[in-house]
Amino acid sequence: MNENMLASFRERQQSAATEQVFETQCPFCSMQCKKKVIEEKRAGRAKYRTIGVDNPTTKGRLCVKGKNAYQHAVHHNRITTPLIKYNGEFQKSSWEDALAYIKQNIEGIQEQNGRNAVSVYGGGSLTNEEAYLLGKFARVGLGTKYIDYNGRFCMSSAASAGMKAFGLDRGLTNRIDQIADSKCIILAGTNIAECQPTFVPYLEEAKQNGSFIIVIDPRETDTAAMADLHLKIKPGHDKTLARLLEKFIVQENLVDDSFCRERTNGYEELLEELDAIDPHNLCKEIGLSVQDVHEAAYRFGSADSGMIFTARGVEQQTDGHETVRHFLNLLLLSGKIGKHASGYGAITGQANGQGGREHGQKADQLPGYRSIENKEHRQYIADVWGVKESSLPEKGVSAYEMMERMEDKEIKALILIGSNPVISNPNANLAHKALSSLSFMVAAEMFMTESAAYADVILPTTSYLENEGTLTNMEGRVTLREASRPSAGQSKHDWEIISAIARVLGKGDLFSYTDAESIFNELRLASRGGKADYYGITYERIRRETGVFWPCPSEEHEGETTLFTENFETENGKANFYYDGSISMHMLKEEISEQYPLFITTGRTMNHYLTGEQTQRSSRLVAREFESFVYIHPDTAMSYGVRSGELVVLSSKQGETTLRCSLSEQIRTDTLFAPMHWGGSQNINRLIAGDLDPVCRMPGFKRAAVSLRPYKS
Ligand SMILES: Nc1nc2c(c(=O)[nH]1)N[C@H]1C(S)=C(S)[C@@H](COP(=O)(O)OP(=O)(O)OC[C@H]3O[C@@H](n4cnc5c(=O)[nH]c(N)nc54)[C@H](O)[C@@H]3O)O[C@H]1N2
Ligand SMILES: Nc1nc2c(c(=O)[nH]1)N[C@H]1C(S)=C(S)[C@@H](COP(=O)(O)OP(=O)(O)OC[C@H]3O[C@@H](n4cnc5c(=O)[nH]c(N)nc54)[C@H](O)[C@@H]3O)O[C@H]1N2
Ligand code: SF4
Ligand SMILES: [Mo]
Repeated sequence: MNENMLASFRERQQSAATEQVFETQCPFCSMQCKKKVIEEKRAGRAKYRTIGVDNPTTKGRLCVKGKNAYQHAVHHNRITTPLIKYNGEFQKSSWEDALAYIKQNIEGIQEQNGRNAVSVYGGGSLTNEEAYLLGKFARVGLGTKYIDYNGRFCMSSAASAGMKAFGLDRGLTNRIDQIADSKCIILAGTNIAECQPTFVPYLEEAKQNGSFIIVIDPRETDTAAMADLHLKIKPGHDKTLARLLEKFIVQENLVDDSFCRERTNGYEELLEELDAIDPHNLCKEIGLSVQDVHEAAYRFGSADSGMIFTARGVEQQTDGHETVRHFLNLLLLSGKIGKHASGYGAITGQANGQGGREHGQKADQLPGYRSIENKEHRQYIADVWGVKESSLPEKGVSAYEMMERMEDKEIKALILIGSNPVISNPNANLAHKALSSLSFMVAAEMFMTESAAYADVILPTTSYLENEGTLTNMEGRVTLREASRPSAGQSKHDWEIISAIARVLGKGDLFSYTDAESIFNELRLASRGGKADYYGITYERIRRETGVFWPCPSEEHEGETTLFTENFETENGKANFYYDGSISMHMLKEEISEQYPLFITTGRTMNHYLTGEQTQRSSRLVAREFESFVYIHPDTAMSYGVRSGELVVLSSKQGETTLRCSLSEQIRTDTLFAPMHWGGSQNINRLIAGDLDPVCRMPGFKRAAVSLRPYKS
């Protein structure tokens, strides 16, 4: 080897020695794309590359957010030490002092005001282990009934609808690759192209195989661009549309009568109710032509197989539960469920939106989809936890209702882990008032968010690159996120934080875990025999099989890929049709008026994620979209005298926000659209009312009535 070769060999060897590879999963949406982040350190400077890793769900694909998701995790703004607020200013502290301060305040508040004076608010980014532990912590660490989480705003209506209709709620009833074989696909209020981009190839494959795709959305989104038929509905009218589709399926004799008779309850009642519906006026009311609605029904009813996917467009409504129930009626009427390439999908949103809604961070829930109101369920979980059944609290209230109780000062303290409620709650004004009314607040966070700023103590949490655990993807496949990057500064994993607080409150013996896997093993037991049964799933199996589907009751069980092939999970094994005994189409929703003449609907864009705290710390994503905007049809803009790029003020009964006008021919002339990813004066939830769906307590994020005027500085 000559000198030159030796030098270049040494150089290569040196660079290889400083390269580290972190095998992980994207922290953002429910596709849970597997990826590697490669950290290359030269002369003290780190460079990062992200590469997709093959797996059965996303096959190595990544979207722009996943490719850039390391940027927030290594950002210099990460909170890396505990912070305590003194006289309105945060100061660094030790873990010991922060925990002692928490003990003093929580104990003081509970002694004076009772156990329920302290509340817990979780999120769908938490791993299964942490979501489970948070539920346990609230019930046995604090003994409070007040716990809920951000998933209440996400898909609680689809979850409650699936539970009532089928007796079980799992994101997809079929394995994702069956989509390619489905002959008619309805995408109702879902913008998959921007929100789950690595899902799109399955739809493309279906199309190549001759599938007919129907998209229901007030906007011509990138998803709608894939459709064979786009129903550009007026916001908030999907329940009526679903009923019209049911009506036409019956009228055209496309009902699978034997399926309905053998496998459903309420068939006759539904038929009777549909009989009374007159389609013509109703189509007009919802902004669609009779021909288009009829064609959609005909195509879906007559196809050999079919799937319906719903997402937030139809679910985040004050009648979200009923709306989803009617879409599920369509599947039952046409016998398109429980078979290969026929079924339902509630397109789950957050990384662990699925697992996060199964194991107890919901107000009325115990692990494994058990109910806190069921005596046997309570007893089972009390035994697993080694506590008395009578010591478990009753059910609490939903996320927004907790905010109301904070404002009323019934709830005096909050422990917030994995959410940014002042941007994500409806009626942002109330969320601000609620958090400022608290006597004491703790936030476990990576960043100084608008919500964390209200806290008295901030505990630094680790990022997805650092924190190991399982997450259940939108299919119902339990995946393992291996994490190996050292924790940033003094940050700790959420499960360590929860356990540490329990310990100072004197409950250490119930929270003595050594690692995430030890919590998972307890979760397996706690979920055993429940609807979301994880008992047969182990870390070792997940590694070996690249994910395992639940329900999985034993280690020998393969995990269910297609649900309901023989039975539904209801009491008598049959699915429940939804009928409400009246044909009234009346909806308790904000109507447009002379004062508020336009609808606004809210949602997402490709480049940013939820309240923006993570993606807005990625310079590449910020470069793509650095501020919020409102889409306005050019004709509407002209009639209000506003031009592209100008600022406009939007007002509703709730409040005002100022956004930049972006002209779009893709939206209805009576409707505006704005993303939810920005806070402060661009917080779109200043406009959204706090009315909730009576069944699942979902707010109506997808429809408000507003006025628009040019901004004058
Ligand atoms: N107008 C309107 N509002 C909406 C919606 C809408 O469509 N329109 N959508 C709703 C929906 S679907 C959702 S899901 C909610 C989401 O609402 P949020 O939960 O408020 O949104 P995120 O931005 O995910 O907030 C998560 C916070 O937790 C932090 N975080 C991330 N990972 C972790 C972790 O592992 N541990 C801890 N401790 N912290 C972590 C992040 O830094 C971030 O600040 O918003 C809802 N609000
Ligand atoms: N890029 C990106 N991807 C994400 C997220 C993100 O923040 N950014 N968040 C993740 C999360 S938590 C979630 S919950 C999912 C959300 O995923 P989606 O539900 O697909 O996203 P949204 O943009 O909230 O709403 C979907 C569509 O509903 C339409 N819509 C609005 N009102 C109505 C209506 O009344 N009827 C009908 N039929 N449609 C309507 C909107 O125009 C929009 O195109 O995305 C996940 N993926
Ligand atoms: S945001 Fe969703 S689709 Fe994009 S890389 Fe992450 S998990 Fe995959
Ligand atoms: Mo969500």
